[in-house]
Amino acid sequence: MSRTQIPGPEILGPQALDAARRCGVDVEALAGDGAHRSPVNGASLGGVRWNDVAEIDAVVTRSHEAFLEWRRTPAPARGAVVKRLGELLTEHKADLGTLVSLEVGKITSEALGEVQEMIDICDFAVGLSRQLYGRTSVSERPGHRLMETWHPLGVVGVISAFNFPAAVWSWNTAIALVCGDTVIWKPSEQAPLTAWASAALLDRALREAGVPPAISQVVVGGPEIGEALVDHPRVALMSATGSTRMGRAVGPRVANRFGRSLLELGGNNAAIVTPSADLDLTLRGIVFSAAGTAGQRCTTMRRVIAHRSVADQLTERLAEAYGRLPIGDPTADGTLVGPLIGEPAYTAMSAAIETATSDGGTLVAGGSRVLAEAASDAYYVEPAIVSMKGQTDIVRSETFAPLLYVLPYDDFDEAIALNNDVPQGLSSSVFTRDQAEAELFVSDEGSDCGIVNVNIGTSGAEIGGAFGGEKETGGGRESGSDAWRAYMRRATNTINYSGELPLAQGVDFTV
Ligand code: UN1
Repeated sequence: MSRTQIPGPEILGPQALDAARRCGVDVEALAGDGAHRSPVNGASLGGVRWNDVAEIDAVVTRSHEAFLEWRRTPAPARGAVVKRLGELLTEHKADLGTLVSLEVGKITSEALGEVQEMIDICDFAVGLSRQLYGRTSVSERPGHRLMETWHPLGVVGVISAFNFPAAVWSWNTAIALVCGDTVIWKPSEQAPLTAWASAALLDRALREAGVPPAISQVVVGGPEIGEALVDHPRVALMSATGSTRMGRAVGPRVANRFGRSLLELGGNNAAIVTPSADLDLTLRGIVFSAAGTAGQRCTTMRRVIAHRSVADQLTERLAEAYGRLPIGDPTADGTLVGPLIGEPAYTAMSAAIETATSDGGTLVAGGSRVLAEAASDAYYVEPAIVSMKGQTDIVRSETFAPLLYVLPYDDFDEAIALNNDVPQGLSSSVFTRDQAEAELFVSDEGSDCGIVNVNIGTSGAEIGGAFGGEKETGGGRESGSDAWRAYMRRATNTINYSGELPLAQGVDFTV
């Protein structure tokens, strides 16, 4: 089901600029030649100014100078700035939501959900600012004590992708700021206004607190900007979200200069559907995770591994539900599936469907482009389902589009093996009412992913947990739990109050 009306550039351009202005962006000063199109109608939103790679060294130097001051600010006072950011995000939730919808095509509810994630991580970080705990331990020597202390790390570089154009920055920034670090953000070129608007709100919070604004900086541009950050010796931690290909370039380069990296790369997330699963709930869980965000989350469900006894019925019901998905203008009431980010995503999806069907798969739903007459440069597509006999190479690779493969299994161990037999390791789910299956799935012998869910889809994680995954997903953890440790350095302190100097391990070194 697709809607027919897509708003033109005369509507979306001014709407985007107005929302950015309300957040405090000087849009006139940031106008330029950088291409900037909305996936909603495929038309330009007005050009933007890109940073020159030659500016990066000065940006990093400013950030480092600001760091030297910021690290002296007590952590709870740093938390107060993040608290203010959370208030400003709440005040401008609708504006940022509009920018997210117009720049990357998210439906309103998901765009607002993204801003809510930003508000939530601010709340989390404010609490954290009084809980940067180190442990104390006992010493083997009399009159000694061991303790560990956590210290700010320095400049944190953040590279974020188009699909979460602001929330990923906020997970990194809210935590980095309370940890005493400064942040340089290279957002997706697709979403500069969302980035500038988010950063303008933080600027306001920083100015109100009277701390150096260079604590947070934004640099917009192509991959060479990211590379300059990656290679800069003063960038202590590089947090990068994007494709596995990008991570393969970033990880070794940062490691080569002994910097730290935090990588959030591709996913190929599966749900196992067992014979005891509640099929109504399962269906809703799958449709949101597989077709939501037009299949463009790193947590998007890309595979369903269904027990042979339920596979046909489930596939039929999924195909029927897919037929009812409202596709179209993401800002219109009732739309559930917005556009793909651009033509390459559509081409990749079509090619993957072709490969899958030539591997013996059957296209059971969707796959066609829609609304091409209403907006010829926008790429709306019907979310697709392909029923597969086995896990071929195409199923094992991530296609960043709403394309779901359904595979049958006969016994549960085989289902777990299929879940794990992909290069990526981000998110996974099991739908079951059998407690033993659920426990096995979350056990050492179960899913090998960073996110392992029971009776809930693969996407839509809350900020309170550590977010990230294993294998080609990169191993990084962001957001909640103790992910903050990646943003600090740990020192182990041995304190001697004995007046003697006994050496550890019984070593005698008397002169
Ligand atoms: C991403 O797709 O890069 O769990 C992040 C989720 C969201 C975050 C996704 N909270 O789907």
